[in-house]
Amino acid sequence: MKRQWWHNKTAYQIYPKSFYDSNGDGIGDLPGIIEKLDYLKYLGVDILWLSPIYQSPLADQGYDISDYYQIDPRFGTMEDMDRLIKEAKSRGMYVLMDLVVNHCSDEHEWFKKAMADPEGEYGNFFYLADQKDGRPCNWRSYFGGSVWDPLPGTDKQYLHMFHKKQPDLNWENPKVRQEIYKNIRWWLDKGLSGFRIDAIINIKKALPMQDYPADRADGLCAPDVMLSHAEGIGEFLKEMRDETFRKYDAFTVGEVFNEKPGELEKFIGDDGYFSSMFDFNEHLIGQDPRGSWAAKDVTAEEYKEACFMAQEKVGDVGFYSTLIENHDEARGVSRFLAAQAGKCGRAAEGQCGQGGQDGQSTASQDAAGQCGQEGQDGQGAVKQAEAPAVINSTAKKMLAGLYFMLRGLPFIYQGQEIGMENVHFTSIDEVDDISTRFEYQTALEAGLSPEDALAAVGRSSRDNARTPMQWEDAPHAGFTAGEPWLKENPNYHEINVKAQMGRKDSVLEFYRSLIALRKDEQYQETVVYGALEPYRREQKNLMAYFRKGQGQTLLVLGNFQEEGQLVRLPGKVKAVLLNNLESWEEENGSLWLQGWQFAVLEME
Ligand code: TEU
Ligand code: CA
Repeated sequence: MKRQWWHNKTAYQIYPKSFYDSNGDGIGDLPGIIEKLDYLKYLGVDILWLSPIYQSPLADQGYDISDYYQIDPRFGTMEDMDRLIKEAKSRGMYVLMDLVVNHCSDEHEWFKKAMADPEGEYGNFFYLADQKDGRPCNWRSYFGGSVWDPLPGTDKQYLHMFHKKQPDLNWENPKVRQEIYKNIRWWLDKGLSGFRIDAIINIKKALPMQDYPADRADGLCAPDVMLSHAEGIGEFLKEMRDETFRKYDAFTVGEVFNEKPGELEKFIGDDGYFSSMFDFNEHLIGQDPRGSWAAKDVTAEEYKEACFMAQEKVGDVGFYSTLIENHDEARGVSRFLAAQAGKCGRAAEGQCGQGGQDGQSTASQDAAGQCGQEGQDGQGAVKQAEAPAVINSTAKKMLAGLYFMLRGLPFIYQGQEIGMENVHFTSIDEVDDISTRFEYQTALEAGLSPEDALAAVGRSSRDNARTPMQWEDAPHAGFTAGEPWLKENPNYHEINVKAQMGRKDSVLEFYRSLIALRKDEQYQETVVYGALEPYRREQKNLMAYFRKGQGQTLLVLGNFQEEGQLVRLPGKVKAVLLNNLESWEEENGSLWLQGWQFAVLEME
């Protein structure tokens, strides 16, 4: 694998709408991000990915772009954007934008022109068909219903893989592709360092379009079925790379869920379409064809196996981008730790977890008075306890360390670094996200009661990650001086940046030490490039692995349960580089790990 400038970096995802509001209108903005750059520098991150800030009706929070050359006024101005790039650069940081080019907004001028004249040039920018012939295929859109909707004011219909306000661009049309490349170069010329590439697998449809077997009562089939039949995406991706990114040595990370077996090298090998792609393998655990409302809890063993299998798959072919959460997913700590935290059976007494290490987690446990998950219901879905499980900070640090020390480029999603958790929705009206609203309907149609449906979608809702960033114990978590566009998580009194900064045992400071270790000259080579080898893989609820560099071996250990357990050491410990607890119980070549204990050791 060729070495690249970005390999030893740490990346951070900003969801601008919820990051920091500088002018009190309740919506986070670019000047707000600039104000917080020193905080991000303090944390130690290098690459900043901004979710979309282009002009947009925000039907899907900016993933529906109506002008690729403008900043939405709610987020700021082009001058603000230029200033952000400059200010980031002066701090040694790199800015990535979100490249959303599978679809645009139905308010984009291309789509308006297509509506005005479907037979004209812009009709061919989209997938159109005559209404009189019925739907060309039975594909279901990701956000519910058929991918086909009438093209207003015409006798045509158009295709949208996502929401009906997100018409798919016709990549088969070379003019569309050239328009997209022109825009990418325009941004790179501004000094952008690259892009996160949205939903990119969808640009290639299986043509000619046809029906696939229906998988739900609606008679439609999941979009991934169609994708598995689509051939030839590589030609588009290679062309895009050569006409844009490659000329600038730009960094790109693809949002790729469904590459085909054996395709990893084509995507992220030395001559790949992208620099990197996200390792979503952990996020695919427990999925259910009936919908995300029915997804199962993730166990420690499943999490560990998904990580190891992904690492084996990628090997030295390329560099995954690793994550535990993003703006489309539940909070990682709630998702990956809840099942383990709840399985003690003491959840009802509110004593789940270790807690003791840090006043904060104990306080919030007492405040919520409960934690853990309930059992399966008749439908096979796991019901949520009244409120989401409260996770203690020792466990949060363990999860942080376990994914951070994998081989790859770690991404932190805003708020993850302070251990932000899922929110508790008491009514579907509190949910803004279009995808969650569809899942809620699907759950009701599957026969769940409104309460169960709310609890089920609450566990996976994208809004869990979209609540305002928790800066301090001040009104609205210090996010805005006005009314936030989405309600903040009430746990901001305990979980916030200000309370954790400089406090030795905080989740925030633990993330800082993980980042610092990645930058430490003495260990960087091994942390970044060292081969990964699982250790005692069969030992239950222990996730352990070596990172082996030249003449240096690190051992990463995480006790993925609240009970303690003994682990046999493979040799003599030279140094303890990280430990999320004060305790250290080593005896006769074995180590007693407390519940949720995590450590990075240098071995002799
Ligand atoms: O996500 C693509 C995608 O596959 C997700 O929509 C996923 O299926 C869904 O979030 C599960 O709930 C990207 C963006 O990250 C997402 O925010 C956008 O809504 C979507 O594309 C459309 O642009
Ligand atoms: Ca604002």
